[in-house]
Amino acid sequence: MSCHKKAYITTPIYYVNDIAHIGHAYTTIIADTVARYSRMSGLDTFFLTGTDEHGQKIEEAAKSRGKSTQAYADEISATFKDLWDDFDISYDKFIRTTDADHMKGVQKAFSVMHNNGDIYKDQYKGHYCISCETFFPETQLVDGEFCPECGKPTTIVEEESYFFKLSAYQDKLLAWYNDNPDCILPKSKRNEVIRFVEGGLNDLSITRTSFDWGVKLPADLNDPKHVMYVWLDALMNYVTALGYGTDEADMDFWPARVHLIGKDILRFHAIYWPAFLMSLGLPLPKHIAAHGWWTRDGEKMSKSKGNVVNPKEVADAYGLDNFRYFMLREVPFGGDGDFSQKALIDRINSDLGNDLGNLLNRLIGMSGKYFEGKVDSSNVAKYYQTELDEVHASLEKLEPLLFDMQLHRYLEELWRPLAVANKSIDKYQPWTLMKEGKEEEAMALNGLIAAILSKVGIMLYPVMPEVCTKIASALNFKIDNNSWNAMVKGTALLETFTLEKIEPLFPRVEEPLLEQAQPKDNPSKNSENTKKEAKKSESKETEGIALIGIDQFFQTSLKVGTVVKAEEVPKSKKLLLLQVDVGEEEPRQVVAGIKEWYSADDMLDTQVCVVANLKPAKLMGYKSEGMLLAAKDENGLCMIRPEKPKTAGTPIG
Ligand code: ME8
Repeated sequence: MSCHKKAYITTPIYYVNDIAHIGHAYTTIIADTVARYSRMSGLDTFFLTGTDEHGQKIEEAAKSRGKSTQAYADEISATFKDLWDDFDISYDKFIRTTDADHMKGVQKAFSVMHNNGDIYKDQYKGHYCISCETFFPETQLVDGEFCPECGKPTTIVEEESYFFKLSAYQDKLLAWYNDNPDCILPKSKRNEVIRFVEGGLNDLSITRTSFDWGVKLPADLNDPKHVMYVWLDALMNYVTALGYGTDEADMDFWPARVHLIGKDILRFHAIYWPAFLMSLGLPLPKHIAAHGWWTRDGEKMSKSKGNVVNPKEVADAYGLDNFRYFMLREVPFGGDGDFSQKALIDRINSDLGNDLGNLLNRLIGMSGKYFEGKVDSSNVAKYYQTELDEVHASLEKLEPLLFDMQLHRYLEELWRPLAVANKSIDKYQPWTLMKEGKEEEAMALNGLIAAILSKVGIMLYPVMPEVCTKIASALNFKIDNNSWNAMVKGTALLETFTLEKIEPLFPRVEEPLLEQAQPKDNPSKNSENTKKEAKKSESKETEGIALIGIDQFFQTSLKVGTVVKAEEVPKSKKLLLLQVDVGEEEPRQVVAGIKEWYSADDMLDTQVCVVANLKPAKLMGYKSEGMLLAAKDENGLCMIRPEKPKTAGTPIG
């Protein structure tokens, strides 16, 4: 047994009735992020995922495809495993509920619960939803027939069944929720569960006789017509994966640090599972963390609508790490999220390209131009202690956010050091420092930027492993427990090194890379809608507004710029000569015809909106490498500016 602290992290095991979609990828990617962080921080980590293969739903799915249930389960289970392998998900075990060891463990659990008096046999009559694999009391049905969760018709089940005495655990469960305020995350979900349990718990039917595809009861019960209820079978995977009931070698990983799940299966995890564990005499998990639901372009995803997001297609088109970042950054954990290519492109171009990628490019450019690539951190503290303190204060806040599953806030906080770096370049202007002969200060500024990139790289690694490995190799260090200890827990900076040029990490995405979902259902209605849309755009054009597609809009690169130098163009009444920082190695020179309304002083240190991909032009002998947005009416001209300060180079769109 290792003396390291343990962390056991799980995903739900996914049903093999369909292939993986973005929702499955989301849960798995969160779990992978937490597992990678755990390992990096020195915890002895075990990360479990797998597939849920028993039950009536799977039996029927196989039948409808004319396949044997086992062959069908093998096939779909392999598609999940292949996808996670393709996504480099760092699981330690991939469990299948058709594994012999798992089935043995489930039978052992059934015996333990039976022997301690928690299981009894009776007659069951009730309504069952095959799609949700759940029994519902008549009072909960919609119109006396339909499932309250998915809306599909339920079937009446009338058969002999074994029951688990769930009702006996009501008080113990309530005591557990009360004594462990963060057993269910986010905390708001805990209240929902408490209200449900306070409403009273019925005993749970845990065997079925009307079909075959499941784990049989322990042989000594001599009751071969029963198979176990799929949720009892499935939930047990969390301990059978560690060897419960067979070789118990890994059971010292129990209890789980966190079970990651979607909100749809919270009740099973927060009520049934702890009750089963109490009955088995096993400790309860530390956290059950339920995330929200993904939609696409504002609509529920479904096969019939043809709008299901395929995670592999998205990752192939936009990059796996970018997709991981987007999912974790875009939605507060527990809230619902909407997938749209526009939102993904915005995150890539802005947060990743501009704030992070460009920072590394600027560092490569500056160190190459002034110091032949050398970066020396010796004097960082001498000149930039305030900035370092700010960075370390942000880093300290991160770990609790991650273990609280507040991943969007984790990433938000992790972007603060990047803002410090970007602001420092604007503020101290290395090109000016060099002109003034302050080489030591300029080198220290490069050291500061490199330090920030290395520290952010370490903490971003669990979310974007591939990108951060590249950042670390450019900065000549390795991301592991040692560097985490030294540079994140501690305040160490990088050793002196020579920075090599690397390919840009986040090439700008100019237009959507995937085809838009084409709604499949109700074709007549759709073609009508399309006609209506066409009519609408025709009428707008006749009003004199030429409509352009989003692709055309994206062809214009608009950026926030900071005016770092402003002077008059000699002998010109109209022109100012500006140096505008748009997040590149060096400021751009822009000649702007605004002198009638703005003096050079008015413009200095202000922010502007720059058209950044215009062909350079010459005005009064000065090269102009951009155009500023302004609005002019009969009262004169005013600049268009961001409402709040934004990092130089932030794309507008
Ligand atoms: O429920 N948005 O398996 P399952 C976000 N076998 N997450 C989604 C999602 C969406 N639109 N759709 C699915 C089962 N998920 C059981 C679990 S565990 C002992 C047994 C994710 O294949 C989410 O995590 O229906 C949800 O909980 C899980 O997929 C359900 O997967």
